[in-house]
Order: sequence, then structure tokens, then C-alpha cells
Amino acid sequence: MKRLIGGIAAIALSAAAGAAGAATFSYSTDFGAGVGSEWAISADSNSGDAGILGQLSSNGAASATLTQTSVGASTSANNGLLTFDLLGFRTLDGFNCCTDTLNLIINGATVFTGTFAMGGGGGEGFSGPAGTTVTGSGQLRTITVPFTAVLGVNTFQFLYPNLQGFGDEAFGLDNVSFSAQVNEPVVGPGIPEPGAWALMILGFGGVGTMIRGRRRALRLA
Ligand SMILES: [Ca+2]
Ligand SMILES: [Ca+2]
Repeated sequence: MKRLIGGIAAIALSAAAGAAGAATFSYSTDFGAGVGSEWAISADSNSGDAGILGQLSSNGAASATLTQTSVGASTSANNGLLTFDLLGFRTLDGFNCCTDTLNLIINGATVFTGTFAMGGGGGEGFSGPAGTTVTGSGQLRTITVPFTAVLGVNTFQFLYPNLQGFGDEAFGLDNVSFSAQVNEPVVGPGIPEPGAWALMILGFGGVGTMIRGRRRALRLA
């Protein structure tokens, strides 16, 4: 019992003192439970295929945008990494007469472009920051792109300005995940967080109970 109370008090004190450090924020979805409120979809959207985002297609610009607001309680963020599966439906083209290009726009800047033969033939290629990888074949690619994460809102726009319409070609997304390293703020030693107060009150209450129990034991002896 004594050891337990000591443990509670130690936790309360360390929480009150605060600490600076790095932590990793992460987000992932396999679209198993729908799109979720973080996603905004433009152009055609057909959710007939369960567990994916899409199919998406239009004559000019189809896009899906993920807006994440959770990287917020920190002093800075960096080392972002985005991974997603790109799905092709019917006849998306690589480099040929009717090339289709995927543009990935993160926080307003185009960081990745690629063209892939996903049923329509043609050649393939992509460009992205150092560390970008593309694997897979046929109508599935897994793409990983490093990016500069920011505090607050991070926005990822998957833009596929394909020229043919929905009946001819479309794309989809699956298994989207991203992570960012966040640097936690320093908490002042004189102002414990509400959670720390609760722990301290619990700890002090426990000490009082222990003292009362000891007095009772002495009287009985
Ligand atoms: Ca899925
Ligand atoms: Ca095309």
C-alpha cells in the first residue's frame, strides 16, 4: 500500500514539473468505416466499392482532400511521412496519347507528381522529394512521400486531372496514413495541468488515509 501511494505521489510530481520532448503523431485509415469527416471529396464519387475512397473521376479534376487538425498541442512539427495506396480503375494511362497524372498537394504545395499505366498502357514515372518511394504494379501502387509537417492543420490533396470520364477511367485511395514528429511544449513547474492536480489530490488523500490507518493501528496495539 505504501509503495502504491509513493508511486502516485511520484507521478503527480513529475506531471507537475512538466517535460519537453519529442513524440510522434500518427493517423491512418483503411476506409473500413466510411470516409470520415476529415475528408472532402470533389467531382464524381462512387462508394460502391466498400473499404476504399473512390472511385473518383471527372473530365478535368477529381480530388480527395484530407484535412487533419490534430497536430496542434505542440511547439513545432517536422519529419512528416505520408503513405497511401493508389488504385486504378479501368484504363488509367501512363505516358501515351492520353496520359493521366496524379498530383499530390500538401499544405498548398505540389510535392509529388506521377503517371502510371493502370490499365490504359503507356510508360511510368514520378517525381517527389528525396526518400519518395513507389512500389506495386497493375492497378495498385503504394506511394510514400516525406513532407514538412506543420502545426495545426495539415492538408493533403490527391488530385487526378484525368481527361476521360467515369465510365472510362477512375482512381481511388486506400490505406492512407501519415505521421509527424511533434516537439512537446515545456510546461511551467508552478502551474500543474488539471490532470496533474487530480493525481496530486489522489496522492495526498492516499497519504491521509495511510496516516489515519496507522494511528488506528497504534490505538488497537
Ligand atoms: Ca480498405
Ligand atoms: Ca487517360
